[in-house]
Amino acid sequence: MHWQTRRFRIDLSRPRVMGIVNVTPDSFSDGGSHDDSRAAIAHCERLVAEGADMLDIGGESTRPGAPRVDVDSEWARIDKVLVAAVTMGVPVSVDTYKPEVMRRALEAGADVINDVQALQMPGALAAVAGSGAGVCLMHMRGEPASMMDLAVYGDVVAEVAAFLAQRAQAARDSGIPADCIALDPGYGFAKKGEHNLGLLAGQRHLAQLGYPLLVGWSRKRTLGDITGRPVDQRLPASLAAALKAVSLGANLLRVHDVAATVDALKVWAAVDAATIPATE
Ligand code: HH2
Repeated sequence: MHWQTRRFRIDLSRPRVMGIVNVTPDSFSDGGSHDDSRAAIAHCERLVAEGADMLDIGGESTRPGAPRVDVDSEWARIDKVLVAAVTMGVPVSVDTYKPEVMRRALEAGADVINDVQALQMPGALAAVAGSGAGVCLMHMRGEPASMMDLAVYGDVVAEVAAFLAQRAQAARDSGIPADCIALDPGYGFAKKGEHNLGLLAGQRHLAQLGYPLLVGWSRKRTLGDITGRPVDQRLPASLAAALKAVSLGANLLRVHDVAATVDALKVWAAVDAATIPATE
């Protein structure tokens, strides 16, 4: 399997790591750490040096209850960072749900649009169609401010799968090629702990939709609820969730801790490549 993006055809015969670059003052785990362009560019360089297969740059937090940011403010946060990141030799994704930000990002050379609203905003499909960009279509309900009120499901796996299949079809109908599309269950978005875990347990069903599966478990609240750890102590929990997700069909891991995730995947790959010793 592969994921076609603007400049790069990403080979998914092994799991890939997408390094998170939040250029925001308020992201849930790293808000304010790199909210000026220079610090964010240095962070991009560090993630690439640590082995990130791609970068995901975001200028608006989507944590539960996060305030909205207008187009110009969001663009002002990410503009210089994006322009620098596209020279670093890896595909660069921009995390936005706003068509105007998508348009500017594609003009500036973004390879992928990562949309937590799955291109549902009026004009979003048109902003991407014809660009050759990859898209990540994520499941959520409502908006970050209100999404937790909508965390009510009968069969969470079936409902998320139906939504993702419908959004993939809408993207294809608008002219986005099938091999440019990746899907994401949206762990933590309009979902309580039980939904996140049920969705992970049933994730194979999502992988069977036939598109690359991108997942984001890194440092998320459900991991804190299980372990009792605050957000800065969730690396072991994040790695466990990431590896479980890979074992259940995930192709790309969206993570804050690139070096640790790359190490974990190296061990995974080494065991995968090993042969079972013959017994006498
Ligand atoms: N999670 C977050 C943001 N964007 N995009 C995709 N495709 N999948 C995810 O799971 C996902 C995402 C939330 O994490 P983070 O960027 O660290 O926080 P914030 O939204 O507060 O900036």
